Amino acid sequence: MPLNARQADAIARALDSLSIELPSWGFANTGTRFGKFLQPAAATTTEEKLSDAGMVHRVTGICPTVALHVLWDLPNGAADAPRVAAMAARLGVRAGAINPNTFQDQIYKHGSLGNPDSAVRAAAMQHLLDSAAIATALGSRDLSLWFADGSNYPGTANIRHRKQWFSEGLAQLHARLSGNQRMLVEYKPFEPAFYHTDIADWGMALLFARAAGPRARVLVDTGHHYAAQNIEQIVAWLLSENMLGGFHFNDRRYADDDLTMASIDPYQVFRIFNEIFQFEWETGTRPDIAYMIDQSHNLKGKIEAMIQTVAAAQELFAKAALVDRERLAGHQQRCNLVDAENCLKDAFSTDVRPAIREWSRGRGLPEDPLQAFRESGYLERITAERAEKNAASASSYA
Ligand SMILES: [Mn+2]
Repeated sequence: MPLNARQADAIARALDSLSIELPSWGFANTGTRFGKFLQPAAATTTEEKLSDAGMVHRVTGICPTVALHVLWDLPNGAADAPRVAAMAARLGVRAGAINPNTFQDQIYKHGSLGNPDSAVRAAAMQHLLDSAAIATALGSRDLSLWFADGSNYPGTANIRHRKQWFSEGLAQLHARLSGNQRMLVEYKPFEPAFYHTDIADWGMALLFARAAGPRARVLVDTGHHYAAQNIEQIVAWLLSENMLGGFHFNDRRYADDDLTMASIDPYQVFRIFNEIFQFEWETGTRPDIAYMIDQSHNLKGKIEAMIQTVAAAQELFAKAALVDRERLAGHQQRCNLVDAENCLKDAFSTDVRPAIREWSRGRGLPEDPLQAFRESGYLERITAERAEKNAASASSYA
């Protein structure tokens, strides 16, 4: 059934409002705990990552920013900022969220802000402050904070002391934010620590963000939950507390699998977007949410996987925009359970792809971004340019 004018309009307005940030690390070779499978076209430098992101933005039109990892993309700190900013501009994108790295250096073996050694906590703090300076230099608004801190065995860490150190560190970082900068506190229940993590869930992230200051928010990585957790309820709660800062989108079947967004459970993503549109409809305010991708395409072609992800996000966002809010509110009020649920299912089952193609056409974008990419010759060019370097890089941890 073709969409009516109201539906087509709702979809166009929704799509106009959607931007998705790509992760620079999503274009590089990645692997599992057991090894890396190298791809000949994988990006090996920051410039190549920005170039690949620029390609995704060219064919989708909604990915103008790239999240950067400080250690991997700006190894010399703020000194690298002008070079990276110029490179990004040349390649058609801008720097997005800045991701500090307090997990790779050997000193962080037992934690960063939660480390019992005050010298290590100070080093982590310095890196976070440097990251804030990088964000300022690049004109990036958000600092995305994920900490690998935790412990592997009962009794080995003082959980309350570590909580206190985190609280102090995050407040200190907040004090150094400038202009409209925000800090987004990400949580994760396990991995790499397997007994406790210092910011294990949204409640802990919320308390830390509240304690840090008014420009701290919670970052929801969809893969960072226990199986079967109701993520849309967490989203609804964070919205009602005005504490939802952004998402790291990916999908999972078992743990933090970093699979392509909506590849396993598209209805989950729809339900998350539904809560956001519901909030907007009820309050008349659009929540300020950074939509970011955090995925690891170990086997799929990286640029194709990213384009596929953007298409999935647009589809589910458009479907969620179609939910008949008046009708849903009426059914909820009268406890018409089947009818209320069907409001969601009707929208979810609607084929919005023709409307998305129409929207793309109207904005001078390719109707089929994946095909446009495949026809561009870009993949052939970068494969030829990068194959040798990729073949020479290490794929074994032994
Ligand atoms: Mn993440």
